[in-house]
Amino acid sequence: MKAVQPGDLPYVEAVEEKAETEWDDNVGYFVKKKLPVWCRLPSGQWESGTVQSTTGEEALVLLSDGSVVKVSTGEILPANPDVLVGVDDLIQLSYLNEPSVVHNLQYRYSHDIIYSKAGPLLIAVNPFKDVPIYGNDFVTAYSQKVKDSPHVYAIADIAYDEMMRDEVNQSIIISGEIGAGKTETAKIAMQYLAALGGGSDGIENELTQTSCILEAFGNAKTSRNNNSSRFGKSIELHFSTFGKICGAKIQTFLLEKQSRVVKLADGERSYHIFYQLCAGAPSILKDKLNIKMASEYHYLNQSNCLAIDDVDDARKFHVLMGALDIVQICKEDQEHAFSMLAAVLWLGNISFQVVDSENHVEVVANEAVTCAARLIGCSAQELMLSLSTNKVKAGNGDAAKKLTLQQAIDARDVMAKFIYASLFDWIVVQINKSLEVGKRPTGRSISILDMYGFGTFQKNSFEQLCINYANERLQQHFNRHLLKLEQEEYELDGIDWKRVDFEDNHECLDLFEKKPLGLLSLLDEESNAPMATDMSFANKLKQHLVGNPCYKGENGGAFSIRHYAGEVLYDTSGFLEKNRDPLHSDSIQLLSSCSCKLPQLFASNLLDHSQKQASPLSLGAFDSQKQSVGTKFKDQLFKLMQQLENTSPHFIHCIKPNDKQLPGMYEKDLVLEQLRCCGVLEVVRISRSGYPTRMTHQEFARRYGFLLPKDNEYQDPLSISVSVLQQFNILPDLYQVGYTKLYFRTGQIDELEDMRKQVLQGIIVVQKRFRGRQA
Ligand code: AOV
Ligand code: MG
Repeated sequence: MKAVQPGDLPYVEAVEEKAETEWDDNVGYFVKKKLPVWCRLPSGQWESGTVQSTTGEEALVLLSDGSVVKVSTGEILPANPDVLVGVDDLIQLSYLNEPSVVHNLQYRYSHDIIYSKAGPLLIAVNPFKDVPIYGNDFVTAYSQKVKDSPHVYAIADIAYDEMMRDEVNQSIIISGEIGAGKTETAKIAMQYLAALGGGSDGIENELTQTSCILEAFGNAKTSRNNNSSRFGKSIELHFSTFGKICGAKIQTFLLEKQSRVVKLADGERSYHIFYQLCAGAPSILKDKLNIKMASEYHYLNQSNCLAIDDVDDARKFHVLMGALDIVQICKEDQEHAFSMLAAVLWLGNISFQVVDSENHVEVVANEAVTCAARLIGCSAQELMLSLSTNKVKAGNGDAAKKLTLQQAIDARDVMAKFIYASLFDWIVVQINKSLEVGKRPTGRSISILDMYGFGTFQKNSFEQLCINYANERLQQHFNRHLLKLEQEEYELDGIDWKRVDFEDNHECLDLFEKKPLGLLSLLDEESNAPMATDMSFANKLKQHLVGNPCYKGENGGAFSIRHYAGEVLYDTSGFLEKNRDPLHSDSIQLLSSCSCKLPQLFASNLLDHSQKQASPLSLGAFDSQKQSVGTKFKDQLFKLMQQLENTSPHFIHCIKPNDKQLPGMYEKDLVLEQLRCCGVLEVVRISRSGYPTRMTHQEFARRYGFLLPKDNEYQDPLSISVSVLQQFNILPDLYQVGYTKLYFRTGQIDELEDMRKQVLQGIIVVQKRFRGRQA
């Protein structure tokens, strides 16, 4: 007999009981008349129907639309009885197969039930519309355990309870593709925890305001999501011994600055804040900073997209100013921050004119230069020199060498990106200052992780590579906790366990991380080589990575990577420069001496850069001693993973039901693909045949041993444990005894706890009752 998927077993068992049925060697289960099934049509779609008749390896199936199709029995899977359609938790499905799972989620989705469980995992299907399931009444219902249907609130509640009970740090890890709903989910989780842990000092209000600020500065409209996070973030909430929030810390990861601040893909926007500022700044501020309409700025007007449907940038700006007040960024600093934004915009409008046959340039002296210089806090002359020349050593002193047009444009853009990225970092530092309240307690924190989602665009460059790499790391964490560790523990502890296989992504991670020949090392090597180009980098990859099944060299300096969530084609042009992230040495000098009012804004970032600069002479010089962007990102991810490993994790996987950001549209194939990539079915398989509760023999004996009659007292923990299990008539298939631990099916320990509580409350009476039962 062919091995059957564990998920299909109940079906097989159910049918095997009936002696008159036959076994089908090919498919592993029976196809019987009148059976509700899923059958795969030639189009690849699964349709539901009932079997009318079977002949050999074919069956006639009556579809729900009344038509009858003939399909091979290999294309048929059992469907769940109606009573099971729409269950809260996928582990309740009798038949766990892809069409059943997709259908279950669709059924719920069509009833606006966007959350479902898959064992320990919460699945959130993006509604792309407001669903009335949030707010105070719901918070109260979940915190008082009146409601327990799947919800982000329920996950946050469990994390909170576990933290308070066990004094163990918790994490809520939110995954999903670009636009799947991670950032919204993170806000919903935070809203719940802020309501639960809110005190009198208003920190919960500050916390909710931080999202508004971070989104203004770190989110942008992409072709996939109108509010796409272009940075990763983890928010760590700290709680007091009384369970009140007493501080928070935000950590951010690599902001996508390279290809957004100065250059936009068609139909996309730069960071929201620019449009908000242009649309909503009060007229005094507009005059002071000389702010024009967004359409007047080159950095904003190159992508045929200045507004987002249903988004009022001006109103958002007012909300933002309120939020900046609440996180205690003073008006003066706010204005400095806005002037830096204006400086970036004006820098973008600076143009150059070629002055000789070698394409050397001078800056065109116009409004853009004067404005930018004034906003940065230097003279127009200084700015013009710094953007069009390079100091070179000549004899005793320095001489200025003119830049070519491309070099000058690069110097200008690099400066704009640097200012913007520094401003973003500065904002995060300010927010953290305002959230840091009291001393840092240990063992009572909940981190909410919301990274940028895996995705593929028409053109994918270095940043998308980093983003997708971060998602590989997260997926590995997910696999490790929900699929690997769980099974390893069962196997090591010697209990009966039928292994569930799953797709492991270590080969892809190796592709990135292997030393010395992983992609990131090779990129650093080329970034350091004086003559290297993006093309030589592409060739180097071809030479060294061909052995890795996740890598494929493509034509014209491109390459593809087979990620856990799909293949992505990357274009290497600009890779080396983005990895080096150089700052023109004259710009460093200019910015360190300028009088703009936020010296802290640049200080640490400039230091970083001036150390990076091996030689002040060339644009793009790079010191191998200093960390490249890729390596820094990798290290940051490693640290994050270490932090997460020290927490008890709770996973939420967001799913986008369509690519158009539309409500009420559920594309089965798209959903299935996301369920597959993330291993949802495997999680359910493991979880439903698994033992979610476990305790060492010692712990168990200590906690429940006292329930036994006195003469059992001197036995070893294992014997005590077994006696307790017998005493309470726990059925043998509801638990397993391992070498070191006892393993229980869902719900078993709750019953034991109930008993224990009852005994403790009326201890004498109950002990007597037990004695009586024994006798
Ligand atoms: P993401 O964070 O996963 O994308 P978002 O959280 O930004 O995705 O969600 C995208 C959009 O989906 C939001 O702007 C909302 O319009 C809608 N949405 C998501 N969740 C909900 C919800 N629970 N209720 C109502 N609408 C929702 V990215 O950051 O691009 O990877 O990189
Ligand atoms: Mg997001």
